[in-house]
Amino acid sequence: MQKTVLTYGTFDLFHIGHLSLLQRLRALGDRLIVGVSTDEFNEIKGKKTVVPFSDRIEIVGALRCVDLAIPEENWEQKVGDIQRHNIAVFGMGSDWEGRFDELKLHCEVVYLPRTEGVSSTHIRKTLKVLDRSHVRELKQALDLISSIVERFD
Ligand code: C2G
Repeated sequence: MQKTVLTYGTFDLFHIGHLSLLQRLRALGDRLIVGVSTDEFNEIKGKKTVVPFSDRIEIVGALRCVDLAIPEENWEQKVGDIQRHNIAVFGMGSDWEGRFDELKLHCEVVYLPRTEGVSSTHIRKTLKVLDRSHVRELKQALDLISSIVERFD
């Protein structure tokens, strides 16, 4: 009997923390199914994303450790998904510790340690800073060029 593992997430700006979690979840069974939050559901979650749902689900679905990627459209679909896919283990990262314990009525529930030092939010903020410092460098270069040009006037 195949042991199927289930998890859900946004997986925006896919990074090593996401990959590490999915690989560890996959290692708990024979198959891994991942529910990827739709853009509409992220609105409900109050979560801002950079990468559109169509790309996020294609990236997750293409991973060697993922057997099936499905849309996550609401908070309530988990029990139905567990029954439909005959899920043995539901798992999430430790930032969700305790939040889905009611699912223990239907399958094993595990929370695995998050990967510290990386998050989509941090990546987004880093990109924003890079962009701003780039503008500052451009401005400094422009000021230098202007001062040189003035000498030739
Ligand atoms: N994660 C991790 N380490 C990180 C970042 C994320 O282990 N550095 C894990 C999270 O704990 C989560 C999964 O990766 O289990 C996906 O993270 P998000 O894309 O942020 O998912 P989230 O928005 O928390 O959505 O119904 C559940 C929700 O859809 C979960």
